[in-house]
Amino acid sequence: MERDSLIFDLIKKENERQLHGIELIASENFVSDQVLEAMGSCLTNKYAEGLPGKRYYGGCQVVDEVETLAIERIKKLFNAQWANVQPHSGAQANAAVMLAVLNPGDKFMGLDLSHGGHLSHGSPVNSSGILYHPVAYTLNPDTGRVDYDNMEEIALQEKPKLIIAGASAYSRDWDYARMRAIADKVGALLMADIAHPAGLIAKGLLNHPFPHCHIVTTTTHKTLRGPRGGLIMLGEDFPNPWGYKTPKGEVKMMSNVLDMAVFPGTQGGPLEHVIAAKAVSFGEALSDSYTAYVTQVKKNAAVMARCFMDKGYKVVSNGTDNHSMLIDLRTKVPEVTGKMVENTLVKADITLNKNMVPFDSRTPFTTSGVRVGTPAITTRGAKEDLIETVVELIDEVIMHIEDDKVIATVKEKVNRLMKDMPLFAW
Ligand code: DSN
Repeated sequence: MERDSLIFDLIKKENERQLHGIELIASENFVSDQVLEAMGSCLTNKYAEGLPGKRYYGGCQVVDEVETLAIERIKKLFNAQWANVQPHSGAQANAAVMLAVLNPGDKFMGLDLSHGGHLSHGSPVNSSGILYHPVAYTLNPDTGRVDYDNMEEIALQEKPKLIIAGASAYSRDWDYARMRAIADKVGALLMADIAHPAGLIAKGLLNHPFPHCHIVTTTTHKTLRGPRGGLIMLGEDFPNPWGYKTPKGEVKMMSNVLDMAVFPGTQGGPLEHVIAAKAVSFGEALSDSYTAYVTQVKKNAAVMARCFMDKGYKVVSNGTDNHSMLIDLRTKVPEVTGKMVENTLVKADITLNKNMVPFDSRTPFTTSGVRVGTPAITTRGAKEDLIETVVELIDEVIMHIEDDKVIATVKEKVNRLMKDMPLFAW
């Protein structure tokens, strides 16, 4: 068959973009060669609906071993009792948990989307907000941190069946013990969506959701540095053969209920090539070099937050505990929007995303803030000194947002800086 040069030329173009630019999108990263290789393997050809040892198709003996390895490695990484590695994304993992533990119309609680929450935690345009009844907790306007008193008050009033810890744009650690106490008071299950900080949690750089959370979901492609995907884990609250009373009133094992919610509940055949790549990345995450990597991610983020604040920018909550931060542009440059910053920085080969900031006066399409993170740039090998330069370059562009000459000069500097930095650290 003739090579599809149209597509492969575009892939080459994207490769060049990734090589030459500074990547600061907090949810992105660069996978290793072996993760990429596993994803591009013949495992993509295999149908394997079901679970290892219990499939609906023949010929699954090899993918069974692959999937079992992925499960064993992720359990070790997070000290989990059980895991399902089939969710195609974090949103799919969250949808499966909700299908498993809620009835349509049931109340659950998550962080308000405009305060850093995630679409799949109750947005009205996501199935979580369409099928169930979300109630939101918020950040304290003075501290920019989760207001646990407010959370408790709302939980006591609303009696949600599920409470979700976790966010898409929140730079502080979570008090899972306090949240479990709140959940216990109202008889709710507690789930942590650790999609963003998973890698830092795995290596003890942030509070661990286990043993406090009943259920944990995550993506695999952010700080974890694996292929795009999701997964679900259980801690020690539901060890087999402990029963769980499902929303329909049947007593079943929680692990079975969650497995069924993934397939056939919300997905069809698992992506075994992606599961193989997940297994590879979990193996990498168990290594000492990954510990050094996430330690540097956290150090770089702390330096980045300090540099932005030194330049007069407002960093929400005045710093970060993890790999990311939200810059509220209104303090230093009230006339500049997140959209303008995102679009202009792209011209200088610096990528980040516009983001609502808590109590934002602008819309999600314009925003008064941007979100930045250090996972990807750290994979390229960035240390603290480069982070200081990156903030200088961003500030240069923001302060000359309509000056094409300045933007072109910054772009040259960016390309020069990235020229000698490898794309993969392995
Ligand atoms: N992709 C996630 C993030 O950027 O945080 C949102 O789905």
